[in-house]
Amino acid sequence: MREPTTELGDVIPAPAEVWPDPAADFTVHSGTAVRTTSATAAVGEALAAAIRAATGYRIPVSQTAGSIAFTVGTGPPESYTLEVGPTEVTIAASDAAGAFAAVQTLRQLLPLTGQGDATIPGGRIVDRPRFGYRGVLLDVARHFFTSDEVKAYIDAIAPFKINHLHLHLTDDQGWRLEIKSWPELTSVSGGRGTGVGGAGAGFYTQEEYADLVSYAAARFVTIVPEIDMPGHVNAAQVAYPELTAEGAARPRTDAAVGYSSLVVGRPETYVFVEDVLREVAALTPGPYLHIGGDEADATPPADYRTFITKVLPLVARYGKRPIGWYEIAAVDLPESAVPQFWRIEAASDGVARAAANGNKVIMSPADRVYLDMKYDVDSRPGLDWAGYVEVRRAYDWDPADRLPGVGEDALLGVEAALWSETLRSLTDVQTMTFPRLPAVAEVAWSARERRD
Ligand code: TNX
Repeated sequence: MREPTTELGDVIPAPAEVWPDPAADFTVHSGTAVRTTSATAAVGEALAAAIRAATGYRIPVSQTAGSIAFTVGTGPPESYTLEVGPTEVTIAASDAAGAFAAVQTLRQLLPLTGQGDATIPGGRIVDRPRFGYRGVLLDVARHFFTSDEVKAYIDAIAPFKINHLHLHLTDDQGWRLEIKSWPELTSVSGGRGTGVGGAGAGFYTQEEYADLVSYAAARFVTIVPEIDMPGHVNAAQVAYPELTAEGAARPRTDAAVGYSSLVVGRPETYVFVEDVLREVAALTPGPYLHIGGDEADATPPADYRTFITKVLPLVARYGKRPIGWYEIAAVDLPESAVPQFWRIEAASDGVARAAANGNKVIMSPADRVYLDMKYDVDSRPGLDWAGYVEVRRAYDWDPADRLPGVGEDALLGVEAALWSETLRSLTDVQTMTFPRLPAVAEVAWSARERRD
């Protein structure tokens, strides 16, 4: 028999309550089985797969018998109680998402791989998230990542209870999602020579995107698609010059920001915007659609407000809840709209006003959770405009203290961001993501008093 390789509390993000009982260790043996429920059938299979990898045993799954057993039906969303005793492990979850969260906890208490009996440390964990929205942004516009690479990323983030993947699908350097009513977006701006330095070609067909969405959903990750506008649109304008004021745009693969803008006063602009939003909404079962709105330096402020005011209701028309970078708080937001704060400044009048009006906010301060920032002076790759972001900086802050007027109740959650101007490969992505993303995951999931 192997000793437990972990203690009950050795879980990231830290669970709400941990009550170890060293007399109650559970040993997985060759006859161990998983008993699941109809609501948690797939989650039960996922747990069995993890236990198989840890032991080499068969670990059958059924809804009738098994010493590792799921129940569902009580508690706040995504919550669970995990009880490890000498003869039984029980997972009492609120819902399938809570059962999935419990499995992520259990996976961390088991060896990743191995042969023979494995021991799960005894005791009880009672766990629930602090925030319902725990996200990470992956920029697939500046450098494209294939759907297999994005799936690998989903596999890497889900164990830390990250439940939203925000895909930054469009920017000046490339357009990465097929739009059937505007096919040249990807045939012209999704292919060779796009991306920063021309080194990040590619796009998702609608079928590939739908497949990604369901792959993510099976891991309790909601895809949040972003179509960035009215700025960051050079790639769209290269494909469709009629979207420019001048009638022409040239492809650009440098990393500059703030130079492109849709033409706010022209009705055709909104035909384009509505077509895109309609198709993206139809492909996206999740509740959110991100409209960007950042760094629109080439859009006069009055035009910017006109544009955002027109576009927010279009998102609602197609059944989605709009998220936008904090700049959208320059207009009176409908209550469903979610501003996402990304700056390094200590205050934001716009976001505070939105919070006072009842809007929920996503916290993504660049000096804490921008995973594209270098760790330190020696880091490669990475940027440094928001300073270096060591693991401690990513961890040692609190989202409810970040902006005056934007407290706990105003927060939808926390999102880290991995922009890809300097990234070239999945290895780069992993280098920047780990170990900082688990730190941010704990900021987003764990109760404040559970962090140290
Ligand atoms: C700012 S954060 C941007 C992005 C860049 C990023 C680089 C935000 C909403 N806009 O366009 O990729 O900085 O760190």
